[in-house]
Amino acid sequence: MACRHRSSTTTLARLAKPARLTPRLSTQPQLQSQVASAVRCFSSSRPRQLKETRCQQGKFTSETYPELKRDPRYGQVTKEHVDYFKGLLGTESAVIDGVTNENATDDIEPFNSDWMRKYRGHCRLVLKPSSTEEVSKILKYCNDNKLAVVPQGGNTGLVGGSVPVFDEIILNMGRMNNIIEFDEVSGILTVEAGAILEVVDQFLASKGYIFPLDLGAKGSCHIGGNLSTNAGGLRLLRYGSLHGTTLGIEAVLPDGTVVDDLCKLRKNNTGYDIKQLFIGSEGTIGVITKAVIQCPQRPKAQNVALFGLESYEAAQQAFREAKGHLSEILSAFELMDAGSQALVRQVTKKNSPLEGEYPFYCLIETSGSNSDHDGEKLQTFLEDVMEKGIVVDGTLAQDETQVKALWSWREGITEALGHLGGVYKYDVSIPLPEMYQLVEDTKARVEEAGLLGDTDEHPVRAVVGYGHMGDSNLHLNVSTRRFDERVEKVLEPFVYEWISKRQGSISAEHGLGLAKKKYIGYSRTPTMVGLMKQLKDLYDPNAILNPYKYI
Ligand code: FAD
Ligand code: 2HG
Ligand code: ZN
Repeated sequence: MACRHRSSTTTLARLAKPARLTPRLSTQPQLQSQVASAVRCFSSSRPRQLKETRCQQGKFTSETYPELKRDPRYGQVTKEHVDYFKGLLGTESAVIDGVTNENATDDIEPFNSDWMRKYRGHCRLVLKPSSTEEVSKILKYCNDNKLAVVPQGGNTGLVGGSVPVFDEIILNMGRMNNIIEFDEVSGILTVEAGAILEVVDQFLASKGYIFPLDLGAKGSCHIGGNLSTNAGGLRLLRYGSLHGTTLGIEAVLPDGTVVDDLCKLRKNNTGYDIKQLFIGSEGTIGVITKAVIQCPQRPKAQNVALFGLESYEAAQQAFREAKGHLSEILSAFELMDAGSQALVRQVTKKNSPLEGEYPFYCLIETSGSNSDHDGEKLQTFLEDVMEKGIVVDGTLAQDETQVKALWSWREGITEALGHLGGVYKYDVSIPLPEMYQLVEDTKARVEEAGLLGDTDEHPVRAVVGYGHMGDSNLHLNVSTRRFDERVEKVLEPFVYEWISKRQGSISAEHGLGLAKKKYIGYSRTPTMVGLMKQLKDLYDPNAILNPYKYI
């Protein structure tokens, strides 16, 4: 067999090490039944815990970007306003009041700073409603008094959309976290916006179902935040986007109007599909309070494999082969470059699941209902790509723990990089053939500017790429020792121009927020931006919702 990979045996060098792939996969019967009952890993992260050791930026957004000015149209929050909200929300914990109580600053700080510690606002009032009615009354009051509001879910967003720039009031949805209803026959779930994704998915697991979205921040992010960003994540290849799986939404408009579209039907062509506007609008036209989601049956069999590849060209070939061989059971195809994996190793101090180092790695997941059938298909695929020399080395999870361990090399990248300092993040869609070239070109540019190096005087530690290859979605991450204006200037608008030339998207799944507001024109025509502005003006004429962001 003309394989380029090293020969190896199934004897595990380390106890927890997943089985290594060998040229004679067909002689390994255990491959067919492995991880039959494995379920996808759950993040052990808890809301806000991840923040503690990451880059401490300290600087206010208004200092980093002095060109941003507070809009004088907005009122200042006064004691009178605070009294109204305390009267409305009742419990002490529902109002964090830094307006009349100077000692509340520390309590407000976690709500003022984003997950990356890149953006920091000056908010002095956090409101935590517990019902749609309370959200409605808050927004009506804010609209009448021209008080600006930032809707906030789990605050895991990566574009600075979930935290204020100046003194906007934060409307945190964490107390609206009930699972309202679940139909075990249809798989239709009705849930409040503040429910944590992982909690919802665990509930669904107990019923034999799965949430159609999965992402590394699942232990903290909310369903409402997921919808508002139209998060893509690790399962989009299989279950499609939230635009397809969301059947209904309840939202509150800035003037307090409750839009009740909690439809539980898959088919409903009666008029404009207004709910779609709230998906991906990042809290700029309304606050999502509830959602109805069509949830798929939880797969009974899940297999995960990780491969090492010599080139990006080989990764594309492997994807092509995976689609051909695995078609309906392929549920994820993820790409990681050597740089991203080296940084995960550096932070976690774990040994790589493969013995050698490779320029690229791919993680494949299959999900199906028959483990023997799926195992056979995966085995044939593996044999084929190894025989053709597309894949050099690989490893296959044998149980749930190993499934989790392999996924951690992909899911853990964002968190690992966060531990090393500031990260400039670009979340882009580009046609596959050119996708990785962006990383090479960006690296060359940063190097040329003298900013990349191993020593402290160089702000940039590494330029890495990874992402949802199955969706042509690359995450270009520039990992720095500290946020540095010079780095941002070298990267922007260079990255956006590069993408625009290839008709790509400058925001594939994370949204626009504050980070990309001024760059929207690189991916959308003036007509499209004009239509978006019309919608914003129609739904939010006083512009109280999430100002300074999006468009
Ligand atoms: P927040 O961060 O709180 O808010 C995000 C935006 O939505 C803000 O503009 C906010 O104003 C608005 N918003 C929040 N709740 C509401 C509401 N109820 N009504 C109206 N507006 C609201 N994203 C992906 O797409 N794919 C990934 O694979 C992925 N992986 C991630 C991994 C990690 C480790 C991290 C930290 C983030 C990741 N993200 C990913 C980013 C992603 O956008 C979020 O994790 C998630 O969708 C945001 O949810 P949240 O509840 O934290 O929202
Ligand atoms: C992922 O796919 C997330 O891991 C985060 O979308 C990507 O941190 C990033 O740039
Ligand atoms: Zn992603």
